[in-house]
Amino acid sequence: MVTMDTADIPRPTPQQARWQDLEMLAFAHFGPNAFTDREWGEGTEDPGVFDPSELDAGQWARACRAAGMKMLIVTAKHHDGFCLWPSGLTEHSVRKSPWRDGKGDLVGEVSEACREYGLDFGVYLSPWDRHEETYGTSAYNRHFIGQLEELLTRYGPVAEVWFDGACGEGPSGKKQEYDWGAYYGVVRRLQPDALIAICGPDIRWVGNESGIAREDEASSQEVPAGDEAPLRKFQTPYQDGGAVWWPAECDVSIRPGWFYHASQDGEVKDLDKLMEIYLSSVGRNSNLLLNIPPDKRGLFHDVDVARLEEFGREVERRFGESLAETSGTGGTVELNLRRPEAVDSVVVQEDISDGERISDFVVQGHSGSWRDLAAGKVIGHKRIFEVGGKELDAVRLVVRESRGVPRVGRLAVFTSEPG
Ligand code: FUL
Repeated sequence: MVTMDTADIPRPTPQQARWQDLEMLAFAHFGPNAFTDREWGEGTEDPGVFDPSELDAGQWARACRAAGMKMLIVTAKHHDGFCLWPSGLTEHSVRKSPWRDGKGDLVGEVSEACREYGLDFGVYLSPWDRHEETYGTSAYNRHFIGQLEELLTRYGPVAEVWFDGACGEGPSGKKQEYDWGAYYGVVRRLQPDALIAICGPDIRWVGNESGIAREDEASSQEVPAGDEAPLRKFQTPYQDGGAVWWPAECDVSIRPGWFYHASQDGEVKDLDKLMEIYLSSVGRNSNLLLNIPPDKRGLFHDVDVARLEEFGREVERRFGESLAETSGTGGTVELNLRRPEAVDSVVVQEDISDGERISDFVVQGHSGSWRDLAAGKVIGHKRIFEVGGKELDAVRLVVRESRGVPRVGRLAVFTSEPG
């Protein structure tokens, strides 16, 4: 049933649509915490502790590529306030560390490695700063904007700016009122193509740190209007209420912690867990942001590197090449296989340039007769349904409800069996 016209349904910006195509992104949490064995630094750490002996951002980028990641986001500054670039606005940075005799610029090295290995580059900048003395006053907003300006002008294109929501007390015991509108303005002015994530209008936090989206995780979201609305601080003025395009990102660490702890070398997520996460994030219309914490050498640990390679190979083996695929417009899109095949997964994608139109659907498989394989309310960029190796000679998507005419960009079937 087609229920309404599509003139006012939300649509992605070109930058958001491109981002959704990336699907898998990497996060690297690095800083003094890797050396002090902590998750949240106090802000009082001696910069002298930061001394990665073999730092090689190229090794990070290669491992990300092997896993099929398309972007790498580095924690330029975490809550401890320590800057991984030589900021002119604080002494608390790599400049005061023994690493590269205080002449290093880790953010610069990561951005260059990304360029070299064809990854997009992103920055995480924590508004919560437990070191900076101005924190808790309006001067801090100026300080933070200055830091943003440094990061957004020194390193070429920045694809994603990740604003963490954590807001605690600074050294004065005061909390900060963040001037989100001003922060967003700086990003838009200096990097108009960058997406502002989490505390931002372009990319939505999925709501947990386990890498798991809801089954029907829509990019099209209703946001409340007015100053009192709980989401107000995440909105730009042009998104003051109503339906907006706000796709979800699932952040999760490959280890229990966000930062490296030698004690967790035996707790790197195994391939089954990573595949479960992949299917519950990318397979549920969301992007996966997988954190790999560099160790004290400044390298991804060997176990993590091996796991990333395994993960990339498995995603490629299962989803690299479809048995058959089609696209189509209208209420039923059917895919005929030439002979019965053991189908493990069905992938469905909408052409999201025209918004999320499908709001109720069923996926059916044919083997003698049509049977339901899966059903749902949201497709969006991508849904992956595991159907357990059923012998099928046709698959179809039946749309039960949509806003306007459904546009199916891709209906594809996959097998894990060797061809
Ligand atoms: C949280 C932080 O408190 C964690 O340390 C980590 O950075 C995670 C991605 O976001 O809010």
